[in-house]
Amino acid sequence: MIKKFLNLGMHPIANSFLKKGKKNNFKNEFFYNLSVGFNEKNYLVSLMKPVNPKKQYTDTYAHRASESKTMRKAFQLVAREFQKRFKPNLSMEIGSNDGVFIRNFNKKKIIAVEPCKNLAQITKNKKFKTYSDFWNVKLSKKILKENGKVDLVFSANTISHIPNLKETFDAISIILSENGTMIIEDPYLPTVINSNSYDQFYDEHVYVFSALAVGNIVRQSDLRLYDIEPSNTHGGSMKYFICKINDKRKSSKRLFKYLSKEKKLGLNKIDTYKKFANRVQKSKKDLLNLLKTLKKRNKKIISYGATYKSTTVFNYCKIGTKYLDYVVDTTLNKQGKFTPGQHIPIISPEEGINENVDYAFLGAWNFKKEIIKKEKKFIKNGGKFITHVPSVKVITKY
Ligand code: DWN
Repeated sequence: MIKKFLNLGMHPIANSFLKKGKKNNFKNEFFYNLSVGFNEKNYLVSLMKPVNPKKQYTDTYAHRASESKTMRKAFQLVAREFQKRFKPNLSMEIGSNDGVFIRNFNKKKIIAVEPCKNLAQITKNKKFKTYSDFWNVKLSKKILKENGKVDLVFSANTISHIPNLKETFDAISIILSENGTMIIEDPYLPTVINSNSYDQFYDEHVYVFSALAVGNIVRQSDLRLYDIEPSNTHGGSMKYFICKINDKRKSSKRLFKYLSKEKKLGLNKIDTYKKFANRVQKSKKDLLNLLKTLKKRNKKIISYGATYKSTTVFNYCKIGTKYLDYVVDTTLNKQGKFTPGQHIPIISPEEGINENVDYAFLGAWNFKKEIIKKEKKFIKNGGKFITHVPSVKVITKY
């Protein structure tokens, strides 16, 4: 039984960056109700009604994981650590995006799975074995037949995007070697709750995982969660280490520590989520009040980072060009387009960051350090950043 605790209203597909002028594309935009619920049986937090993946993972998928130096470095370190620790004969990444993780492997020893054709083509062009399809039992059996069992499976910011978790992990069970390891990395639910980052909920994030929930889910596919490791990426994620249920590895003390912390946080109780929903409503009110005050003072405000997360903020708070002149983003295939739902123009930082800008909302707040380091001149000229996590404020200390 899934109990709804948060209704963020009607939202567009978070990556449907639009071109103006294309026939009625603004008018024909697809919207769905973004509501979030809690499953009292397996403790999963999920969207009440997931969107059809074929609407999301198209051949023009916008996100490029390599856009951020922070992510390139993070994936390089993780790739090196896993190869040293697990010494896999054959590895596989599910959701390889533009190859930011697999680029650190010997091409003969890694398989990429990426459903978005435009991204799969990037790794195919670099001669990586790439299966451009959605992860499921059928694809798992095909890869098994063509390559044999896999010792290491890695998947970052992908498994939490797949509605059918039972099939997802059944497919892992098929291809993972007897002593193999699967590591998934996704935004961590306690971080979302504690930092009020409700913008982690959007169409692609069908789930926001906790260790309690992951442990319950993988067990249904004869797999076992045996360790976890916190990660700073994307505003606070968690790595989950999973093996076959009969694997001799002991569950780590760290796992038991986090499971008890999650219970202390009340992640197994609906009341925790109802209190979170109240804080989300306050965050919306505070952000709108701040923007209205600054606009009354004729301040020029933009947003920094055309993130999927900020699609949620702008469409929940109804923040459009009445408040924000434009959004700056380094991703070439986002520039010249408009943000989903609120249709705010997106331009390059080179064009958009200048002395006329008074405030920049941190749409990419998860890269705050990297952005502040990059925008020293903007700050020196008196420019200020606004953030909404963990609470709405103008950042004054740099
Ligand atoms: O889970 C997901 C995460 C990993 O990536 C996907 N479902 C979709 C996507 O979500 P997002 O758009 O919220 O992710 P990011 O990585 O927070 O997006 C950062 C955006 O900011 C990119 O478009 C690049 C841009 N950026 C920039 O313009 N200047 C980023 C940095 C660091 C910068 O300096």
